[in-house]
Amino acid sequence: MEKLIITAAICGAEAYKSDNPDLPITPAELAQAADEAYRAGASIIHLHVRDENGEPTQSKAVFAETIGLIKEKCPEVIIQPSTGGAVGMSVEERLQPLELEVEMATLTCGTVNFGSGVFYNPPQYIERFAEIMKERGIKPEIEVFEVGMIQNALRLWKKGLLEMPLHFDFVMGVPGGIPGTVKNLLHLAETIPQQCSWTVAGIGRAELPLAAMAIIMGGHVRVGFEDNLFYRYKQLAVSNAELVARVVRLARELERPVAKPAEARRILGIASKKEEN
Ligand code: KMH
Ligand code: ZN
Repeated sequence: MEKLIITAAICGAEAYKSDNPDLPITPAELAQAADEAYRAGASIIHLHVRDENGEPTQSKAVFAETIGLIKEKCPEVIIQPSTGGAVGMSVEERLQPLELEVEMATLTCGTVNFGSGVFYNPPQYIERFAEIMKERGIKPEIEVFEVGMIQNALRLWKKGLLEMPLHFDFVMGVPGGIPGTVKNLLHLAETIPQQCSWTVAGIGRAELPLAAMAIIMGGHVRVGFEDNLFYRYKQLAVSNAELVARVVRLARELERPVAKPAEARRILGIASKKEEN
C-alpha cells in the first residue's frame, strides 16, 4: 500500500460561523487553518474562499490572496482549489481559480441534487474544466457524488481530456448523493480502474467510519469542516487540525504511514512546480 494522503477540506461553501464558530473563512483564518492542518499531517488543502460578508466566492483575487498567505506559512503543502464553488454559481465564476498557479483542482463529473439545490455539471461544463486543467498542467481530483460520475470521468479519459492514472474523491453522504455506507464505498472503489487512486470524503457522521475503511483498504482520506463540523456526536470540532490529527492516530494504529506533501505528489503523479523552480 502507498502511504496515506490526508486532505483537509478546511472551509467549504455550505457552513457558516453560526454552525461552528471555529470555521475559518477570512484569508488569514484559512491560512492559519491550512497551516495547522498541514502540521497535523495533511498534505493537501482543499480550498474554498469567502467574500468580505462571509459568503462563498470563486473570486480569483480572494483565492490569490489566500493561497499567498498559505504558501508563506507552509510552502510545501499542495493547494487544491475548488472549481465546484457553491450551488448556483456560473461556470465562469467557478473557473477563476484555474487562472492561478495551482497544482491540483477539483473536477466534479456530473450533476447531483445537493440538499435543496442542484449542483449542476452538464457534459459541456465538465469538458471545459478538464480542457483548461489539461492545458495548464493542473492535476484534477475527480469528485464523485454518484457512481455514474465514474463513467463520466472515464468518457473524458477516452476523449483524451484526462490522463491516467486518475485520482478520485468519493464524496459520500451529501443529501441527494450516494449514501456514506461501507457497502457503497466498496462498490465505488471496485468500480474505478485498478491503476487509479482514490480518497474518501464522508459527510457528517460518515466521515470517521469511512476514513477508517479507507486507511485499511489502501485509499486516502479527506476530513475537515467542509464535510463535517463535529468531532463526535453533539460535540463540535475545535479545528480542522483536530480532525486531521485523529486520522493520523488511526493510521498509526493501523500501521499505515502518512505521506508528506512530496510523497503525495509522487503518488498522484504531480510534477512539483516548487521543485522545478
Ligand atoms: N460546494 C459544493 C456544491 C468542489 O469543491 O469541487 C461543491 C463542492 C465540490 O464543494
Ligand atoms: Zn469543496
